[in-house]
Amino acid sequence: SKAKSVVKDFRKVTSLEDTSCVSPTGGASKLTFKASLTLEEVQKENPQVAKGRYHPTECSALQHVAILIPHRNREKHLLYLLEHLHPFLQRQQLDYGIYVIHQAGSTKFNRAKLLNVGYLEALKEANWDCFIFHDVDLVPENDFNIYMCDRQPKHLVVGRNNTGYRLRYRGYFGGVTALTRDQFSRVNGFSNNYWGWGGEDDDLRIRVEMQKMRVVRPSADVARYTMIFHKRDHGNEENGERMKLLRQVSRTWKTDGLNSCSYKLLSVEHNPLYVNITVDFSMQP
Ligand code: UD2
Ligand code: MN
Repeated sequence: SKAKSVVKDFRKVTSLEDTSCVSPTGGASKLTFKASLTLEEVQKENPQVAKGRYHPTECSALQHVAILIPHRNREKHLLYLLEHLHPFLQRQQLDYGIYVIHQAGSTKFNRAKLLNVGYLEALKEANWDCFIFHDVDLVPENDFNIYMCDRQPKHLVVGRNNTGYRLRYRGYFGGVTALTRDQFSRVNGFSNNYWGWGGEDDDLRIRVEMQKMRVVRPSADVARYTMIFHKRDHGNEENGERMKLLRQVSRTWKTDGLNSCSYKLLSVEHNPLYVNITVDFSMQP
């Protein structure tokens, strides 16, 4: 049964003890997004969450999981994601924290660099085992899509509503991915050089494969997301350099990544439902 295979997934991650948290109880859920939703309402629904963090009290969680969300000018999407993600992660009995990494100003958006910043800053405040790199507009539809890391880098999006729930292409690694602290540091994180839309997810996949790791995915009936409708943002125009950059990964990955990620940290705010990290990339080359 589905529940059995979920427990098996948990066991694969680590050997379970009697006091370990085991599994979620639900399955698929129907998602709705209310236009009038406010942050106050979501806060009221989640009194157990403090400074973006939660841990189960009745059992000990198997991993400490940091959710990293790159963000600029998508407040409504962030609200919907927080509304759904907090209860979802709690049903999975995870010890987790949510970080939103906000790019200040109007220079070209850089999703990958924001996620590098999230990793580096989150590790300054807690000893996270696992990182989930998460688009702001993707809401998981099924509780059996476990937000924990595996022995191999994990891609959690097989399908989404607006692409017929099918894998877009072999090697697709976008949207939501889970890497352990060690897996991410082994590939030197993301490249910092992808400005604008596209390519940074393929770059990370190439890094993973170069380290002889293999991308794993949950089954297609579980790894399903609803993407909240949006158009391409201003400041995130398609990156015309991406094919060129993708051809160079084997030469550049060692010096372009976590070890070269420079940024100006403007603020770290501990809101009730998430930690907000604001960075400025405008002085970067
Ligand atoms: C796809 C990938 C995404 C990324 C992107 C190319 C999926 C489901 N997602 O998303 O992971 O690889 O292509 O770069 O395949 N964002 C903001 N503000 C902005 C622009 C972007 O917050 O102004 C963030 C936000 O978290 C968003 C993410 O960046 O979800 C990706 O941008 P997108 O949603 O515009 O791109 P999309 O849907 O094509
Ligand atoms: Mn999107």
